[in-house]
Amino acid sequence: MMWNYRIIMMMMVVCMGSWSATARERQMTEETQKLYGFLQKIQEKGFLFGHQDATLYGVGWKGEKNRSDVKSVCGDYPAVFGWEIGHIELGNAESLDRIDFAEMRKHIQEAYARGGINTISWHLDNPLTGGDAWDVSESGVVKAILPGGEKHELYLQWLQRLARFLASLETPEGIKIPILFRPFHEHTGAWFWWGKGLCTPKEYKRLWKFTVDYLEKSGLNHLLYTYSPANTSDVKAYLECYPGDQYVDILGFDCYQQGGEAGTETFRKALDTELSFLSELAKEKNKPLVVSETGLESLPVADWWTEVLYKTIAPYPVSYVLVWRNAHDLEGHYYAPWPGQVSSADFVKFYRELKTLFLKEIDEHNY
Ligand code: BMA
Repeated sequence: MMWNYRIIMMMMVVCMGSWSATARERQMTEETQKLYGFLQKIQEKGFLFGHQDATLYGVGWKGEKNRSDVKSVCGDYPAVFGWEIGHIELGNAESLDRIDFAEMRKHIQEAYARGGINTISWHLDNPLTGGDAWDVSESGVVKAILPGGEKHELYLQWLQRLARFLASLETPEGIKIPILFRPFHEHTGAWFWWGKGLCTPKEYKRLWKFTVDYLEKSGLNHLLYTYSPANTSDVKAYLECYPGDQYVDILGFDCYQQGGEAGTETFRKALDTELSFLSELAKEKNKPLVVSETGLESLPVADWWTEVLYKTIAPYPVSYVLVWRNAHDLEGHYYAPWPGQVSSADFVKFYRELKTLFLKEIDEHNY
Protein backbone atom coordinates (compact mmCIF):
# COMPACT_ATOMS: atom_id res chain seq x y z
CA MET A 1 0.00 0.00 0.00
CA MET A 2 2.71 2.38 1.11
CA TRP A 3 4.71 1.50 -1.99
CA ASN A 4 1.73 2.22 -4.29
CA TYR A 5 1.26 5.52 -2.59
CA ARG A 6 4.92 6.38 -3.31
CA ILE A 7 4.55 5.43 -6.93
CA ILE A 8 1.44 7.59 -7.27
CA MET A 9 3.26 10.51 -5.63
CA MET A 10 6.22 10.04 -7.96
CA MET A 11 3.94 9.96 -10.98
CA MET A 12 2.27 13.14 -9.79
CA VAL A 13 5.63 14.88 -9.45
CA VAL A 14 6.63 13.77 -12.97
CA CYS A 15 3.30 14.99 -14.37
CA MET A 16 3.63 18.32 -12.58
CA GLY A 17 7.15 18.58 -13.96
CA SER A 18 5.94 18.24 -17.51
CA TRP A 19 3.05 20.59 -16.73
CA SER A 20 5.49 23.32 -15.72
CA ALA A 21 7.78 22.35 -18.59
CA THR A 22 5.16 23.37 -21.11
CA ALA A 23 3.55 26.11 -19.06
CA ARG A 24 5.15 28.87 -21.11
CA GLU A 25 3.89 27.47 -24.37
CA ARG A 26 0.33 27.45 -23.14
CA GLN A 27 0.52 31.13 -22.41
CA MET A 28 1.28 31.97 -26.03
CA THR A 29 -1.42 33.78 -27.98
CA GLU A 30 -3.15 31.75 -30.64
CA GLU A 31 -1.30 33.66 -33.40
CA THR A 32 2.04 32.99 -31.71
CA GLN A 33 1.33 29.28 -31.39
CA LYS A 34 0.37 29.17 -35.04
CA LEU A 35 3.55 30.93 -36.04
CA TYR A 36 5.56 28.46 -33.97
CA GLY A 37 3.87 25.54 -35.67
CA PHE A 38 4.48 27.16 -39.03
CA LEU A 39 8.20 27.60 -38.31
CA GLN A 40 8.40 23.95 -37.26
CA LYS A 41 6.85 22.76 -40.49
CA ILE A 42 8.12 25.16 -43.13
CA GLN A 43 11.59 23.60 -43.23
CA GLU A 44 10.07 20.58 -44.97
CA LYS A 45 9.35 22.87 -47.90
CA GLY A 46 12.32 25.22 -47.80
CA PHE A 47 13.68 28.20 -45.93
CA LEU A 48 12.17 31.65 -45.60
CA PHE A 49 14.30 34.59 -46.64
CA GLY A 50 14.69 37.51 -44.24
CA HIS A 51 16.21 40.97 -44.42
CA GLN A 52 17.00 43.38 -41.58
CA ASP A 53 15.19 46.75 -41.75
CA ALA A 54 13.96 45.75 -45.22
CA THR A 55 11.30 48.43 -45.68
CA LEU A 56 12.76 51.25 -43.58
CA TYR A 57 15.63 52.17 -45.90
CA GLY A 58 18.09 50.77 -48.42
CA VAL A 59 21.06 51.79 -50.50
CA GLY A 60 20.40 55.39 -51.58
CA TRP A 61 16.95 55.83 -49.98
CA LYS A 62 15.10 56.11 -46.69
CA GLY A 63 11.45 56.34 -45.71
CA GLU A 64 9.71 55.53 -49.00
CA LYS A 65 6.45 53.70 -48.73
CA ASN A 66 6.34 50.06 -49.90
CA ARG A 67 9.98 50.09 -50.97
CA SER A 68 12.52 47.37 -50.22
CA ASP A 69 15.85 46.67 -51.97
CA VAL A 70 14.98 42.97 -52.05
CA LYS A 71 11.65 43.73 -53.73
CA SER A 72 13.29 46.11 -56.22
CA VAL A 73 15.57 43.26 -57.31
CA CYS A 74 13.28 40.21 -57.35
CA GLY A 75 9.76 41.65 -57.24
CA ASP A 76 8.88 40.22 -53.84
CA TYR A 77 9.32 41.18 -50.21
CA PRO A 78 11.30 39.03 -47.83
CA ALA A 79 9.17 36.69 -45.72
CA VAL A 80 10.99 37.59 -42.51
CA PHE A 81 11.57 41.15 -41.37
CA GLY A 82 14.28 41.90 -38.81
CA TRP A 83 14.22 45.03 -36.62
CA GLU A 84 16.65 46.46 -34.11
CA ILE A 85 15.45 48.22 -30.97
CA GLY A 86 18.68 49.32 -29.24
CA HIS A 87 17.96 52.51 -27.22
CA ILE A 88 14.36 51.57 -26.48
CA GLU A 89 15.74 50.97 -22.98
CA LEU A 90 16.75 54.63 -22.70
CA GLY A 91 13.24 55.87 -23.40
CA ASN A 92 14.50 57.54 -26.58
CA ALA A 93 12.24 58.30 -29.52
CA GLU A 94 14.86 56.91 -31.95
CA SER A 95 16.85 53.69 -32.13
CA LEU A 96 20.64 53.50 -32.16
CA ASP A 97 20.35 53.44 -35.97
CA ARG A 98 18.30 56.67 -35.84
CA ILE A 99 14.97 55.06 -36.65
CA ASP A 100 11.91 56.56 -35.04
CA PHE A 101 10.31 53.83 -32.92
CA ALA A 102 6.79 54.89 -33.91
CA GLU A 103 7.84 54.50 -37.56
CA MET A 104 9.35 51.09 -36.82
CA ARG A 105 6.11 50.01 -35.14
CA LYS A 106 4.23 50.93 -38.34
CA HIS A 107 6.60 48.83 -40.43
CA ILE A 108 6.15 45.89 -38.07
CA GLN A 109 2.38 46.23 -38.39
CA GLU A 110 2.65 46.45 -42.17
CA ALA A 111 4.91 43.42 -42.35
CA TYR A 112 2.40 41.43 -40.31
CA ALA A 113 -0.53 42.67 -42.39
CA ARG A 114 1.31 41.45 -45.50
CA GLY A 115 1.68 38.01 -43.95
CA GLY A 116 5.33 38.42 -42.96
CA ILE A 117 7.16 37.36 -39.81
CA ASN A 118 8.86 39.86 -37.50
CA THR A 119 12.04 39.29 -35.51
CA ILE A 120 13.62 41.78 -33.12
CA SER A 121 17.19 42.13 -31.87
CA TRP A 122 18.32 44.42 -29.06
CA HIS A 123 21.76 46.06 -28.98
CA LEU A 124 21.11 47.62 -25.59
CA ASP A 125 23.59 50.09 -24.11
CA ASN A 126 26.03 49.15 -21.39
CA PRO A 127 24.12 49.81 -18.15
CA LEU A 128 27.25 50.00 -16.04
CA THR A 129 29.45 52.35 -18.05
CA GLY A 130 26.81 54.24 -20.03
CA GLY A 131 28.63 53.18 -23.22
CA ASP A 132 27.06 51.27 -26.07
CA ALA A 133 26.49 47.52 -26.53
CA TRP A 134 30.05 47.16 -27.85
CA ASP A 135 31.60 48.73 -24.75
CA VAL A 136 33.53 45.82 -23.27
CA SER A 137 35.81 48.00 -21.16
CA GLU A 138 34.47 46.42 -17.96
CA SER A 139 33.54 42.87 -17.17
CA GLY A 140 30.91 42.26 -14.52
CA VAL A 141 28.14 44.20 -16.27
CA VAL A 142 25.81 41.20 -16.32
CA LYS A 143 26.47 40.57 -12.65
CA ALA A 144 25.71 44.21 -11.91
CA ILE A 145 22.23 44.07 -13.46
CA LEU A 146 21.16 40.77 -11.91
CA PRO A 147 19.16 40.84 -8.65
CA GLY A 148 21.39 42.18 -5.89
CA GLY A 149 23.66 44.00 -8.36
CA GLU A 150 24.31 47.74 -8.26
CA LYS A 151 22.53 48.35 -11.58
CA HIS A 152 19.60 46.03 -11.06
CA GLU A 153 17.09 48.83 -10.54
CA LEU A 154 18.26 50.48 -13.74
CA TYR A 155 17.86 47.21 -15.63
CA LEU A 156 14.31 46.87 -14.29
CA GLN A 157 13.55 50.32 -15.66
CA TRP A 158 15.03 49.32 -19.02
CA LEU A 159 12.97 46.15 -19.06
CA GLN A 160 9.84 48.12 -18.32
CA ARG A 161 10.48 50.32 -21.38
CA LEU A 162 11.26 47.27 -23.50
CA ALA A 163 8.06 45.55 -22.37
CA ARG A 164 6.00 48.66 -23.09
CA PHE A 165 7.27 48.79 -26.68
CA LEU A 166 6.78 45.07 -27.27
CA ALA A 167 3.25 45.30 -25.85
CA SER A 168 2.46 48.09 -28.30
CA LEU A 169 3.08 45.83 -31.28
CA GLU A 170 -0.47 44.99 -32.19
CA THR A 171 -2.82 45.26 -35.14
CA PRO A 172 -5.41 48.05 -35.35
CA GLU A 173 -7.90 45.44 -34.10
CA GLY A 174 -5.80 44.88 -30.98
CA ILE A 175 -4.30 41.50 -31.94
CA LYS A 176 -0.79 41.14 -30.59
CA ILE A 177 1.71 40.65 -33.41
CA PRO A 178 3.88 37.57 -32.79
CA ILE A 179 7.53 38.51 -32.43
CA LEU A 180 10.65 36.34 -32.53
CA PHE A 181 12.66 38.11 -29.85
CA ARG A 182 16.41 37.58 -29.96
CA PRO A 183 18.12 39.23 -27.00
CA PHE A 184 21.77 38.95 -25.93
CA HIS A 185 22.88 37.53 -29.26
CA GLU A 186 26.41 36.55 -30.34
CA HIS A 187 27.41 36.00 -26.70
CA THR A 188 30.02 33.43 -27.74
CA GLY A 189 32.03 36.32 -29.15
CA ALA A 190 33.68 38.96 -26.96
CA TRP A 191 32.37 42.13 -28.64
CA PHE A 192 29.23 42.83 -26.60
CA TRP A 193 29.22 43.45 -22.84
CA TRP A 194 27.26 40.19 -22.36
CA GLY A 195 29.84 38.25 -24.37
CA LYS A 196 32.43 35.61 -23.67
CA GLY A 197 34.82 36.32 -20.81
CA LEU A 198 32.70 39.28 -19.70
CA CYS A 199 30.27 37.17 -17.69
CA THR A 200 30.17 33.54 -16.60
CA PRO A 201 27.84 31.05 -18.33
CA LYS A 202 25.86 30.92 -15.11
CA GLU A 203 25.38 34.68 -15.09
CA TYR A 204 24.40 34.70 -18.75
CA LYS A 205 21.76 32.03 -18.14
CA ARG A 206 20.44 33.90 -15.12
CA LEU A 207 20.19 37.10 -17.17
CA TRP A 208 18.32 35.32 -19.96
CA LYS A 209 15.88 33.65 -17.59
CA PHE A 210 15.35 36.79 -15.57
CA THR A 211 14.56 38.73 -18.74
CA VAL A 212 12.16 36.13 -20.12
CA ASP A 213 10.42 35.78 -16.73
CA TYR A 214 10.11 39.54 -16.46
CA LEU A 215 8.52 39.85 -19.90
CA GLU A 216 6.14 37.01 -19.16
CA LYS A 217 5.16 38.46 -15.81
CA SER A 218 4.42 41.67 -17.69
CA GLY A 219 1.79 39.71 -19.58
CA LEU A 220 3.65 39.44 -22.89
CA ASN A 221 2.59 36.21 -24.50
CA HIS A 222 3.21 37.04 -28.14
CA LEU A 223 6.97 36.44 -28.00
CA LEU A 224 9.05 33.47 -29.12
CA TYR A 225 12.62 33.48 -27.86
CA THR A 226 15.52 32.88 -30.22
CA TYR A 227 18.91 31.84 -28.87
CA SER A 228 21.61 33.02 -31.27
CA PRO A 229 25.26 32.62 -30.43
CA ALA A 230 27.89 33.74 -32.90
CA ASN A 231 29.34 30.98 -35.04
CA THR A 232 30.62 28.06 -32.94
CA SER A 233 32.35 24.88 -34.05
CA ASP A 234 30.65 22.29 -31.84
CA VAL A 235 27.53 21.65 -29.88
CA LYS A 236 29.31 21.96 -26.54
CA ALA A 237 30.35 25.54 -27.29
CA TYR A 238 26.88 26.26 -28.68
CA LEU A 239 25.17 25.07 -25.50
CA GLU A 240 27.62 26.48 -22.97
CA CYS A 241 25.28 29.35 -22.05
CA TYR A 242 22.01 27.72 -23.14
CA PRO A 243 19.41 28.75 -20.57
CA GLY A 244 17.29 25.60 -20.98
CA ASP A 245 14.51 24.26 -23.17
CA GLN A 246 11.83 26.10 -21.20
CA TYR A 247 13.43 29.42 -22.04
CA VAL A 248 14.31 29.00 -25.69
CA ASP A 249 11.86 28.40 -28.54
CA ILE A 250 14.10 28.72 -31.58
CA LEU A 251 17.70 27.66 -32.13
CA GLY A 252 19.57 30.25 -34.13
CA PHE A 253 23.11 31.34 -34.85
CA ASP A 254 24.83 34.26 -36.54
CA CYS A 255 27.50 33.51 -39.09
CA TYR A 256 29.00 36.00 -41.54
CA GLN A 257 31.44 35.72 -44.41
CA GLN A 258 34.45 37.84 -43.47
CA GLY A 259 37.26 39.09 -45.64
CA GLY A 260 35.39 39.55 -48.92
CA GLU A 261 35.71 36.94 -51.68
CA ALA A 262 38.80 35.43 -50.06
CA GLY A 263 36.67 34.33 -47.11
CA THR A 264 34.32 32.16 -49.20
CA GLU A 265 35.72 28.74 -48.34
CA THR A 266 36.09 29.49 -44.65
CA PHE A 267 32.52 30.74 -44.53
CA ARG A 268 31.12 27.79 -46.45
CA LYS A 269 32.85 25.40 -44.11
CA ALA A 270 31.83 27.23 -40.93
CA LEU A 271 28.21 27.42 -42.02
CA ASP A 272 28.12 23.78 -43.07
CA THR A 273 29.71 22.56 -39.85
CA GLU A 274 27.35 24.55 -37.70
CA LEU A 275 24.29 23.47 -39.69
CA SER A 276 25.27 19.85 -39.47
CA PHE A 277 25.50 19.70 -35.68
CA LEU A 278 22.62 22.10 -35.12
CA SER A 279 20.23 20.20 -37.35
CA GLU A 280 20.82 17.18 -35.10
CA LEU A 281 20.28 19.27 -31.99
CA ALA A 282 17.14 20.91 -33.41
CA LYS A 283 15.70 17.50 -34.18
CA GLU A 284 16.51 16.23 -30.71
CA LYS A 285 14.96 19.27 -29.07
CA ASN A 286 12.13 19.53 -31.58
CA LYS A 287 12.77 23.25 -32.11
CA PRO A 288 13.05 25.23 -35.34
CA LEU A 289 16.55 26.02 -36.57
CA VAL A 290 17.29 29.43 -38.12
CA VAL A 291 20.27 31.33 -39.44
CA SER A 292 19.41 34.43 -37.45
CA GLU A 293 22.03 36.64 -39.16
CA THR A 294 24.30 36.09 -42.08
CA GLY A 295 25.74 37.90 -45.05
CA LEU A 296 28.71 39.12 -46.98
CA GLU A 297 29.20 42.85 -46.64
CA SER A 298 29.12 44.74 -49.99
CA LEU A 299 28.47 41.45 -51.85
CA PRO A 300 31.55 41.42 -54.10
CA VAL A 301 30.94 37.78 -55.16
CA ALA A 302 28.58 37.80 -58.16
CA ASP A 303 27.19 34.29 -57.63
CA TRP A 304 27.26 34.29 -53.83
CA TRP A 305 23.51 33.65 -53.46
CA THR A 306 23.25 30.48 -55.48
CA GLU A 307 26.77 29.10 -55.24
CA VAL A 308 27.62 29.87 -51.64
CA LEU A 309 24.51 30.53 -49.56
CA TYR A 310 21.93 28.34 -51.28
CA LYS A 311 24.17 25.35 -51.84
CA THR A 312 25.30 25.34 -48.23
CA ILE A 313 21.89 25.81 -46.64
CA ALA A 314 19.55 23.85 -48.91
CA PRO A 315 20.54 20.37 -47.63
CA TYR A 316 19.57 21.27 -44.06
CA PRO A 317 16.21 21.69 -42.29
CA VAL A 318 16.37 25.47 -41.81
CA SER A 319 13.25 27.59 -41.19
CA TYR A 320 14.68 30.97 -42.13
CA VAL A 321 17.85 32.79 -43.10
CA LEU A 322 18.16 36.52 -42.49
CA VAL A 323 20.72 38.84 -44.03
CA TRP A 324 21.72 42.05 -42.29
CA ARG A 325 20.73 45.58 -43.20
CA ASN A 326 21.33 47.75 -46.26
CA ALA A 327 22.43 50.97 -44.59
CA HIS A 328 21.45 54.21 -46.33
CA ASP A 329 24.11 56.25 -44.57
CA LEU A 330 27.16 53.98 -44.35
CA GLU A 331 28.99 53.45 -47.63
CA GLY A 332 29.26 49.76 -48.54
CA HIS A 333 27.39 48.53 -45.44
CA TYR A 334 24.80 46.36 -47.19
CA TYR A 335 24.03 42.62 -47.27
CA ALA A 336 21.18 42.34 -49.78
CA PRO A 337 21.50 43.39 -53.42
CA TRP A 338 19.91 46.49 -54.92
CA PRO A 339 19.22 47.17 -58.63
CA GLY A 340 22.52 47.22 -60.49
CA GLN A 341 24.49 45.63 -57.63
CA VAL A 342 26.93 42.98 -58.89
CA SER A 343 25.08 40.02 -57.31
CA SER A 344 21.54 41.11 -58.24
CA ALA A 345 21.11 38.78 -61.26
CA ASP A 346 22.21 35.85 -59.11
CA PHE A 347 19.79 36.93 -56.40
CA VAL A 348 16.92 36.58 -58.89
CA LYS A 349 18.12 33.00 -59.56
CA PHE A 350 18.26 32.43 -55.81
CA TYR A 351 14.71 33.78 -55.53
CA ARG A 352 13.57 31.21 -58.10
CA GLU A 353 15.31 28.28 -56.44
CA LEU A 354 13.01 25.57 -55.17
CA LYS A 355 13.78 25.97 -51.51
CA THR A 356 13.88 29.75 -51.08
CA LEU A 357 10.60 31.18 -49.78
CA PHE A 358 9.73 34.85 -50.03
CA LEU A 359 6.57 36.65 -48.98
CA LYS A 360 4.34 35.71 -51.94
CA GLU A 361 5.11 32.07 -51.30
CA ILE A 362 3.71 32.04 -47.81
CA ASP A 363 -0.05 32.43 -47.72
CA GLU A 364 -1.29 35.45 -45.96
CA HIS A 365 -1.62 34.74 -42.27
CA ASN A 366 -1.22 31.06 -42.64
CA TYR A 367 0.16 31.03 -39.15
C1 BMA B 1 25.61 46.34 -36.76
C2 BMA B 1 25.83 47.43 -37.79
C3 BMA B 1 25.66 48.74 -37.07
C4 BMA B 1 24.28 48.81 -36.37
C5 BMA B 1 24.05 47.58 -35.52
C6 BMA B 1 22.65 47.53 -34.95
O1 BMA B 1 25.90 45.10 -37.26
O2 BMA B 1 24.90 47.33 -38.83
O3 BMA B 1 25.78 49.79 -38.00
O4 BMA B 1 24.21 49.95 -35.58
O5 BMA B 1 24.28 46.42 -36.28
O6 BMA B 1 21.66 47.54 -35.93
